[in-house]
Amino acid sequence: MEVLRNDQRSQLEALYEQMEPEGLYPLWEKLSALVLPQPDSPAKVHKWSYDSARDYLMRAGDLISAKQAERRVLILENPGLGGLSSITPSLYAGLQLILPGEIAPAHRHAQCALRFVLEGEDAYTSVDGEKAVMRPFDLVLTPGGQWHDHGNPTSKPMIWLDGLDIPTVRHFDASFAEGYSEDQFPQQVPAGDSLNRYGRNMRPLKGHVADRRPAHQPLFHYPYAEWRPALDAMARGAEIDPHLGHALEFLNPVNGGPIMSTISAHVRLMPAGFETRDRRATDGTIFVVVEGQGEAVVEGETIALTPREILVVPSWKTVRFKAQSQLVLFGYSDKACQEKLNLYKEENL
Ligand code: GTQ
Repeated sequence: MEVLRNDQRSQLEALYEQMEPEGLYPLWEKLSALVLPQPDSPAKVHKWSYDSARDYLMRAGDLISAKQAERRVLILENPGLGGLSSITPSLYAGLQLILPGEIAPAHRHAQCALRFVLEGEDAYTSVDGEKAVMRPFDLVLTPGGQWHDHGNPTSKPMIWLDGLDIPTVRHFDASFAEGYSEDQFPQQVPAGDSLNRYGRNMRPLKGHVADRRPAHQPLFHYPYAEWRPALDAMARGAEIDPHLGHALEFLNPVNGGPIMSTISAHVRLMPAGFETRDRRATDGTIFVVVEGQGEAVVEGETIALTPREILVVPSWKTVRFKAQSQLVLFGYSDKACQEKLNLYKEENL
């Protein structure tokens, strides 16, 4: 807006005051703050220590059961997004604990969820009556609308990172949720059924369209035992990407697209001593350190990285990674959603 004359300013202020009670405001006072020349995220770069969060989560485990809580989760709230239960403006993250013998009861909701296992093995997530038996660093999905319960029949605690599109669904005012009549949705097929049928670059010759799983989303388990060797093989053979390291995206086998309608996920490997170049992208990303020691340098600020730590890098913040030892990262973001809306941009610097 151009500079105003003094008399103009006072008359305009009087006008604003009169129209405000009717919910009317002058765009010209706000235009530059509404239509930004580039992203200026209110979210902050932030890292959560696993050990500290784990201590609080275990203390919560002494005080409330998974059944009482429905989901016993500590929300990872971005310090720039106070009160919003969001890790970026569009995404949510939490750390969920299931103690031995517990069940987090069946429910379904419009929100899409992913789980990335951090501790424990052989607890399960059941999706529409099919169990995925979870092991460290497995990725498990519960796409929107599917009944899911979690259970831990083992003798050790199970902890994973939940990644959901809660703020996105809130933004669209499109949330639906309901509980199931029983704690567990009845088992329909043996554990691992979908992985066997869709997870090996194959699909049933007959019946994949009318499958019990939604035809557009048949696969919901991406085991560490499969993605980790794939990254290693890539690191042996492929030329390294200077901005990403060796990076593989998790795909929906039906269409080669992202894992869910609103959320994309990937893994990266950087060999010891490797340092990426600077890069920025509009998809604020939540990273989990899977393996190795390193550093993230975000807008000039250095952040040490060690296994199981969780780092959020908001939209359009310039980041590079340094691997002190071989560094493996998991990341998820709203890239899937932004691409549908033709908003996604990245820049290699
Ligand atoms: O496991 O279904 O962290 O519904 C937040 C909401 C986990 C879940 C969360 C949820 C869940």
